[in-house]
Amino acid sequence: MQPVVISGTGLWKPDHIITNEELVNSYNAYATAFNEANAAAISDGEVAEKPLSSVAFIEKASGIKQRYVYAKEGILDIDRMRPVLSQRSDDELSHQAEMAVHAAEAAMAQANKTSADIDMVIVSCAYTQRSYPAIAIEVQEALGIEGFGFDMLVACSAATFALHRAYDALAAGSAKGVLVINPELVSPQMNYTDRDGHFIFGDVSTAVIMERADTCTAPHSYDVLSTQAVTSYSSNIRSNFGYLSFADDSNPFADDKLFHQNGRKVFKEVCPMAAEHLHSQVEKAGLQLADIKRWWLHQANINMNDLIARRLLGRDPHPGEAPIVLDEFANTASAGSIIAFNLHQEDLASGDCGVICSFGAGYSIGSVVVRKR
Ligand code: CO8
Repeated sequence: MQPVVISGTGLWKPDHIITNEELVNSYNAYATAFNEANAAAISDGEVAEKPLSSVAFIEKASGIKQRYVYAKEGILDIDRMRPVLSQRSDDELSHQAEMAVHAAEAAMAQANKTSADIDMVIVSCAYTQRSYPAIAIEVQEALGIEGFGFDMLVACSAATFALHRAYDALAAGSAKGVLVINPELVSPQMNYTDRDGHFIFGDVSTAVIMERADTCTAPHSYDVLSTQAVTSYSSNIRSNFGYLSFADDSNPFADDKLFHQNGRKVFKEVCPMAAEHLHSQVEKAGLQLADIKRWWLHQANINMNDLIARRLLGRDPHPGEAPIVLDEFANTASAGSIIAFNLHQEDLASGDCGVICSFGAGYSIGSVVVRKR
């Protein structure tokens, strides 16, 4: 088995920000207009009244203060409540490939790599904007990479599951340099008319370069000590969006086709699963929990991360030990733990160990244990 390293990461943020205040003002204006328009049906019990949202609730329940969005136009318009995106021709770079290329270029620069050093491209995220050709192959073409690419969909665990695949290919010798990209364009799948979920997600793109240790020339790199992926079926986080709507005559834009969840249940069920997974994963890597200097956890909810960290450590995490990026980015599906890794690792010393871990829809949990070289 070849020793494998992470030699670079890239982070691309869209230009547009939506603050909690802006989002709540828009949702509350929408809900008030809806309730006024449906006053008679609401008083007859035929239509449910739309409850109002609050900035204080969002910050306390999630830790989110703002989110980046790929396109802001339309989201806050109470007559639209979804982004406005241009439809690009088949000859133009697609929206998601464009996001992917930005993060990929940053990761390649950090890893000291050119296109000639990469032979496998994985685009892995919660949604791809089309079924085929794969976004990864479009990115491969845009970057001039020879080899092969494919897309993977594993919701919030898409990044760690792709790193798991990359590790296996490199360790087995079937790839020499792997580019894993997570262009999370999730705002078009949000139900901005749903008070319980309208604040959760933001758009972003992240990328990671994994390669064999003997080709690495990056100033900051990490030995990959172990990777692990686990799934357990649950419908508590779900989107029924898909191509069958054309044939089963269901409304492709109905509420059940957008992101929806039973957030309380997810919280209760996933926290113990994630803590148990992390514990066993660290031991499998031949380490003790106390050896882990940094936990780059999935970013869905600050209370969730604090609970998992407390379960693992038996105490509150020290500042910076389990970095939180939710306040700036919100939940960015699979990109969250990679953003945390990208922004919070340069201070680590050689020999320091850390864990990248995701958890979410599926349910799915993925982790990568690393040691700074
Ligand atoms: N404003 C004011 N009040 C609110 C709001 C709001 N916006 N939302 C809910 N409330 C109310 C509720 O109605 C409830 O009222 P009552 O007590 O009267 O019934 C009260 O506040 C408390 O509500 P909750 O119990 O739901 O509040 P929680 O403390 O549980 O917080 C959270 C809600 C933040 C959703 C929390 O449960 C949570 O984060 N859970 C974990 C969720 C999670 O990790 N999900 C993973 C999703 S990500 C993923 O897997 C990727 C999917 C693919 C990407 C999709 C992109 C579109």
